[in-house]
Amino acid sequence: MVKIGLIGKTNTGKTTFFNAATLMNAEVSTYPFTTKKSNIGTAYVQTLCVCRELNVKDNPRNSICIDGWRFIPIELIDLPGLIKGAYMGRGLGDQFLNVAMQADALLHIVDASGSINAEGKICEPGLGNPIADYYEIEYEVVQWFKKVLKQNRISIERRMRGGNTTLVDALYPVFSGMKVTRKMIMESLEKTGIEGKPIWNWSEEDYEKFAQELRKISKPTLIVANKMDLGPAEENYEKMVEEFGRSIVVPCSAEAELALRRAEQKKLIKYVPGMEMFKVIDEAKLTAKQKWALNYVQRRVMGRIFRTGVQQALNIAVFKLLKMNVIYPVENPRKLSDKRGNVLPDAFLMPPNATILDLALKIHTELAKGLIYGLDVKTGIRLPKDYVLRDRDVISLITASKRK
Ligand SMILES: Nc1nc2c(ncn2[C@@H]2O[C@H](COP(=O)(O)OP(=O)(O)O)[C@@H](O)[C@H]2O)c(=O)[nH]1
Ligand SMILES: [Mg+2]
Repeated sequence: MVKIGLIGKTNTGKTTFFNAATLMNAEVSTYPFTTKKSNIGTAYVQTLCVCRELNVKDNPRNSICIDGWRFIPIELIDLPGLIKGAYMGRGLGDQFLNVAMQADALLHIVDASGSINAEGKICEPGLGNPIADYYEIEYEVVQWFKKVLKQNRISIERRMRGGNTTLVDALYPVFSGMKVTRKMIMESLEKTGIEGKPIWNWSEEDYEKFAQELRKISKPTLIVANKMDLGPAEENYEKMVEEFGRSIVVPCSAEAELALRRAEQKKLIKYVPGMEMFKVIDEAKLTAKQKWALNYVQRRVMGRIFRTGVQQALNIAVFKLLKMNVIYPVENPRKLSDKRGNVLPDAFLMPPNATILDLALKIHTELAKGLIYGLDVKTGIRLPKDYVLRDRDVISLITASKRK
């Protein structure tokens, strides 16, 4: 499953984001929420389902379809706040960073309202400095990469001195547990211009540059400008956009999303996560406090940034940063169903360049063994095993046993 990690300073809203994102339909998460350890839960990314295009009523099994939107599960990891010196183990920081490294992409949650101070304590909105907060945490993450590299220097050197091992192959085992591929290492070496340099000749600057590049390439990261509902947030958000670029900063109010999902669960409102509106079902059933809260969300969030940003951030991380495609495998191409007749039962997130064979492997190794070709259900065209899957493909895998 695709894994997304939440990093950021204490009190920026990571756990609120996590709680909102993992709260969907009846599936209330039962993980203990403590600040001392990381929480892992199921969140969803949202994409336009192919059910409308194909004009069928679907019965999703691995995912959920609401109003023509397909919600596909991913794993979300909530990490306790990182503090200065985290990479050296301060505040259990090294353990948390270790967990963060299991993620395919990261969401860096920042308090855009500036209501936490340099120590991560709640303060009057506007006094904090979200950009400085961002750089502080970024520094810890990069230093973590550097530390891992340095700690393994001797073994890297040994592998290289052996003779036939390239720098990439010598480095690979060090990072393989951190979802780092050979290609990522190669790219980082090339970008920094140290691809031909044996590790024993690396300068301090080489270590730093390589750590920075590998961090960037291996953990694509979106910046979530949280607490946009509070006063000074808008100004800070513009500053963040100027500093980091509009495409990687997502305005957000995690608290608003949590309020909306809770209200939806209590059937007080109709709300599909990610949408730009919600509808009160029966005004008379709302308490004064609920009325006030929904009003606040409408005014300070939907009216300003159009949506709460929680669903948006997850979608951008998975579809834009990781460039995942959504593939719908079906057993029966005519009925678009599995064996039991469930229509469009599964929606899989597949990485770019994944092929028909990769899809078969994801379902079952036996299926991959007997695979002959894939059928593009929308067009009826036969696709070879090495066909590169595209977003929204509906595929029926044709195997030796099935053809008999
Ligand atoms: N106004 C506002 N407060 C928020 C938002 N998100 C989180 N908070 C508050 O910020 C504080 C810290 O949130 P929490 O999720 O525990 O932060 P964490 O330490 O990063 O996990 C809590 O009081 C939250 O209610 C938001 O979008 N808007
Ligand atoms: Mg927390």
